[in-house]
Amino acid sequence: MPRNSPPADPDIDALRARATMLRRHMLTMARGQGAGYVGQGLGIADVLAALYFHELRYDPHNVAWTERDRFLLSTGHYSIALWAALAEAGIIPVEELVTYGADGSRLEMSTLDTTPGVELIGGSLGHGLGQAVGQALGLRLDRSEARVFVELSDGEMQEGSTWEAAMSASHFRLDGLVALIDCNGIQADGPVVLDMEPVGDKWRAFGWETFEIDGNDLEAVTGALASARHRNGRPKAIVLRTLPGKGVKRIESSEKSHFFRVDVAQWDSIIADFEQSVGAGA
Ligand SMILES: Cc1ncc(C[n+]2csc(CCOP(=O)(O)OP(=O)(O)O)c2C)c(N)n1
Repeated sequence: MPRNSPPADPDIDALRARATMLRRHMLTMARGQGAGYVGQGLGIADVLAALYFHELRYDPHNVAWTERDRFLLSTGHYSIALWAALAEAGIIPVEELVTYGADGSRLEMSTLDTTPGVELIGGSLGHGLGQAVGQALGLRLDRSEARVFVELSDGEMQEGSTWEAAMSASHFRLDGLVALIDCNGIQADGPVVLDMEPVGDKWRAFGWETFEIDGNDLEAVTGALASARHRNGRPKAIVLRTLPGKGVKRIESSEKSHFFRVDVAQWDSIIADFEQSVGAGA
């Protein structure tokens, strides 16, 4: 059965437990491959928990349900987080997660739309928002109430294609379009190259109704998602300040959290630390 419209009051404790499961899955996947884009994934886990277990309407048994809300992961290299969410949502088997990044696996380090639940081929950054605009226009032509959610990164705001799409979304009054902008402050080898601040003012200037929140605060995330439901003629931008590696101290403090590689013994100790902090209610 498809999930219906979200309930008025999110169950924050249940969402927190889901976010912990997503992080646990991601650490297991990264351990299996020895490495992965795990910093970003841990950072965005709370947002994916709020989307897949509260906000989005979809049918895990029919991923092609035409009235489903679309979630587009523009940063294909964040796939580790999407695989964890799709497994928790019952769209792909949890047992398959250990194949992350392996030859022949459907769970590539960057997304392919041949995997169930994936709406966009990732890899070439800067195209997600444009594709989301196209999908939102298509849904309008079909007279569908389904909404389009698109995640994009602070790095992608440095690409002109993002702003062309942003302009067209407000021109076409795409009020069922929600951009989730992951401002985690990193870009490959270090901090973001170009200063994008003030990020919120830029989206406002392009005609978007804009919210700026702590992307690791589930009450703030669900609150912004609820505010973004209004069909008021304006696309919605939720600027998320997230912490790369969130929940795992060694990755939070690493300068190399963009692509994190350590040996198996270190993964084991990272996972043990994570479980200890979860047990302590951190
Ligand atoms: C068009 C394009 N240019 C360059 C790359 C190579 N690349 C992969 S990840 C990455 C860093 C992007 O930074 P950001 O999107 O902010 O992601 P984060 O560092 O948070 O993972 C780059 C440059 C790419 N995938 N696509």
